Amino acid sequence: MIDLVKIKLRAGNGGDGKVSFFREKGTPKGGPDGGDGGDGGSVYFVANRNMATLRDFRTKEMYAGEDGGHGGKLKMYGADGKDYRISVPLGTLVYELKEGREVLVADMDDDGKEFLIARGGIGGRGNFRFRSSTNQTPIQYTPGTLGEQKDIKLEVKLVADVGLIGLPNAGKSTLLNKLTHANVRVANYPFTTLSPNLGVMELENGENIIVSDIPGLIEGASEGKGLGDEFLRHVDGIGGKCPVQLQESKKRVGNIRQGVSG
Ligand SMILES: Nc1nc2c(ncn2[C@@H]2O[C@H](COP(=O)(O)OP(=O)(O)OP(=O)(O)O)[C@@H](O)[C@H]2O)c(=O)[nH]1
Ligand SMILES: [Mg+2]
Repeated sequence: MIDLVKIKLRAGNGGDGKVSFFREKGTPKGGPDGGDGGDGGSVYFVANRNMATLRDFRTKEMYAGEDGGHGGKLKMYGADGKDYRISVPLGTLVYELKEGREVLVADMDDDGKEFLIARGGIGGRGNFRFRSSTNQTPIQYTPGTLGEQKDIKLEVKLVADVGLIGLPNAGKSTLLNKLTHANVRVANYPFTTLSPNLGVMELENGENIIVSDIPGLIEGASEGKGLGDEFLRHVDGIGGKCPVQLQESKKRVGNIRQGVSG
């Protein structure tokens, strides 16, 4: 199963250089003292083995780095914008979307790997930089350059360690919510879950396992009954299968296994 999201990124803009002249009692016409602007913060992706899905990206579409500060009087530099590091699941593929094309730019295949995806703008120069023997009162400055903007697609292949399988309305989603931080829909009718949900379960030893809640399967699913057998293929790829059955229920999940190998 593939999880994917599209997001927009903007690195911070560089701050503008300042135009200013030193003024003080007794020095009414001092020299130029406009400082330089700070650089904009860049945006990085960081591979994180403790993240399993791209769920966190669904609530936010735009990610922006911090702008650099403008230059100040007295040759004061503007502050550099802070870099923005965005965690993505280990194994995420990063595509840039350009003119309708998708270009693979990074494979986040090592835990902790960092990838510079949008470079911050460069701070402009203040008028102090433009002083010369022939021009004691320069009014030139340069503005900061813009941070890079990118349209990005993130894609991660989700491989669950454990799949919760069972009849519709058996309590699979309820169990997933209890075991993990997933917050999926639970309701007292069959086929509430229409596509597989995943959650990360934190074990006491610090390890994480990915648990998948599979849509309800009924007898004959492999022949297209209920939601059909589309998800049986998904189940096939999962290491461990955990049958879920309501204690009060007399129905058995055994028959479902006929459609599931392994
Ligand atoms: N009595 C009882 N009810 C439960 C238990 N677990 C879940 N339920 C209830 O059973 C109903 C179905 O729960 P879900 O978690 O949505 O079941 P599901 O297996 O994901 O259902 P589908 O997605 O429709 O296949 C809800 O009303 C739950 O509150 C349980 O252990 N005991
Ligand atoms: Mg469900």
